[in-house]
Amino acid sequence: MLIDPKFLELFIKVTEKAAIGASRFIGKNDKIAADKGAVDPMRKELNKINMEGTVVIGEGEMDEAPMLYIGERLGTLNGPKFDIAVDPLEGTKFTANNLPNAFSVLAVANKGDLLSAPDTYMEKIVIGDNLPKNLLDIDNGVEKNIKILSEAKNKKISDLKICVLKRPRHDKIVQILNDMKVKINYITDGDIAGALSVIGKNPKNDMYYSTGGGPEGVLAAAALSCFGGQIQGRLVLNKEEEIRAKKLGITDFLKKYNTDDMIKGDVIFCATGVTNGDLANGVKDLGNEYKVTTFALHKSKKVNKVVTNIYNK
Ligand code: VTB
Repeated sequence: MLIDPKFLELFIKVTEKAAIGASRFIGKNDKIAADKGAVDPMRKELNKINMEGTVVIGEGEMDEAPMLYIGERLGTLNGPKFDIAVDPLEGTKFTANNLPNAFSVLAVANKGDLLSAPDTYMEKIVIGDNLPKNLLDIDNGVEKNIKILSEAKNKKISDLKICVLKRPRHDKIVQILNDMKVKINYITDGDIAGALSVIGKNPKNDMYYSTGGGPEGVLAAAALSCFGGQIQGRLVLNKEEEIRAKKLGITDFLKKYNTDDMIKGDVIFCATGVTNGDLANGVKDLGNEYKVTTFALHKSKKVNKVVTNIYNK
């Protein structure tokens, strides 16, 4: 079943309102307030939509967050059944510190079509489109994956650009990439944007190779699936997290999820910039109005657009 295209505009409005809410806290050094600034209007807007929505990826797992928690029902409950993944503010630190690449993001699919990932880490390897399906595998290790990618892209290893989230847990990956003379583009946070830096006409990177958030992995997969990009992710779970994962229906803790395992069918993806970023420009305060820009995708309709709208204050 395909998602009715009329929903795209409604979901764009959701991330637009969330981004405006968060933008009031840009540069105010308050991550929590910025996040809440996005969550409240996002929820309010989602509840106006004629749908029976369920949050499968949200601000927290059941009962841990006051709003947009996993399992929360959204919408008028009169309409199609959707699973919804939200990150009302991806880049709370970026917003608090007035740095680029903060945005409000969501993905919507028919019920049962989105992986409900716990809020734990996920190892991720991400590549762009026009490459053989399931080309890479986390278990190959860094060196082999780089060699395979270099051959598939017909590019010298030293010409490959790999995006890495700057964390001590990636020291080993970085060391191997350095030894192979691969160019590394670091990000300090925000691994949805990092993962999506491999798609588009002139991608910034050939690959994203890091361990970031599980929910962010599924949101990135939603956009990648619209472009024919590929992600493979594996949750990183300690004993307590295994129990949480089980509650979300995950039984194989070592499963490697490919794009189609995370996103099963049609999907809508919207990301509205809070601060300026690679996916969309940030909210502009024009005095009496806000100007907002959204990167919007609808897989089955092959919609891939950047939309700008104006809202009165
Ligand atoms: C990850 C990444 C996010 O925060 O969750 C990261 O997926 C947190 O990583 O995009 P650490 O625990 O190592 O700080 C983000 O970068 C931003 O929210």
